[in-house]
Amino acid sequence: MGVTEELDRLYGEALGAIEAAGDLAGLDAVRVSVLGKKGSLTQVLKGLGALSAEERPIAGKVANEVRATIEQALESRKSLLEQDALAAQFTAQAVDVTLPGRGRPVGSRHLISAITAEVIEIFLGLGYQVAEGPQVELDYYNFTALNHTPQHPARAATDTFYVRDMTGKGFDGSVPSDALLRTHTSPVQVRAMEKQDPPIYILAPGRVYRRDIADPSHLPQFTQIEGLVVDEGITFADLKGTLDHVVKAIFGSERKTRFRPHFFPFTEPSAEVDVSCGICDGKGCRFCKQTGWLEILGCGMVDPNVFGYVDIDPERYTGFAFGLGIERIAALKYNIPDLRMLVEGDMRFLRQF
Ligand code: 2NL
Repeated sequence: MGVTEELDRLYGEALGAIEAAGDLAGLDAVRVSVLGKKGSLTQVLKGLGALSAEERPIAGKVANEVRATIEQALESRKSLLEQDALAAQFTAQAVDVTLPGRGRPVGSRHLISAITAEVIEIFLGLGYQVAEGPQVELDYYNFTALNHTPQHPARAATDTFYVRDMTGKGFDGSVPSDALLRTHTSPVQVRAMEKQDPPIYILAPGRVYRRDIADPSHLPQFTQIEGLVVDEGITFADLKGTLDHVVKAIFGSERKTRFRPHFFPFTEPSAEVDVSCGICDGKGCRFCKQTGWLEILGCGMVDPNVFGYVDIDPERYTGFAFGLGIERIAALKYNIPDLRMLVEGDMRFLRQF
């Protein structure tokens, strides 16, 4: 077979192989087998040198044309296969926009946060400001400045969580440290009175800690809201009017309040406040232990000794204060039988609110 026939055969074979290549890898294999170092066309080109001077230019011209055409065929097949590959990739990666979305359960505010916010809202409406302070407190702000005697039982290490020695004298457990987890939010208000002159109308919400064993009516950590008013001419009537309004705002305007004498170290006189039972409307039932009343908060007129610690003149100013436990309010409002349910995190329970 002459060189020209050989080129002709090779040309036909190459074009057929290019057309037959189904993907880019296959096409490249064809390119290598024809145009590569040991490719069929390369072999023929190498053989051209052995031809006679008359044959060589003719065969050379044909060979160049064959190579150019094959290269062109490779190129156009390549761009076609590239388009196919891209199209296949797009199809494979396509997002089905008609698929329904994955469910994302929406969270909600915890009941304790919701009631805290609700109570804050009521007091903002009365012109109070919210104050906050540290949960790790000094004995001075938690007890001393609140008129607790050195021997007061709440100071016992069995009732209060002491944190670590801050006396610099070393802490071997024999002497209580003066750092503790606050047992009420009153220290926030002591700090406010230290910093700010009356008139003072503040609300102190936050976490408090007491060494109680958790049971249906106790938690070792709970949420308290305290309030404090210090101004000229503040009387027990202001205290009663304010708290009656707040209790009705929380529980409903049909409810009644009752103030019973009580004792707190930091107020004098002091009282506990009951709300009429919402189950029996005050007639007496199991929920209110036949009394018709449910205890909801403690309050009183700020003891002049407390004013002494924060350098407020008790001859010029009087004030009232109160404290309530949010978990207890939640339990009474929603008939929750056990405070522990509020902190166990069972969604079947929490979702209801
Ligand atoms: C309760 C009773 C109460 C106060 C808190 C208070 C704060 C200052 C001065 C005087 Cl700075 N009093 N707070 C007063 C009476 C009662 O809480 O049963 N809490 C759960």
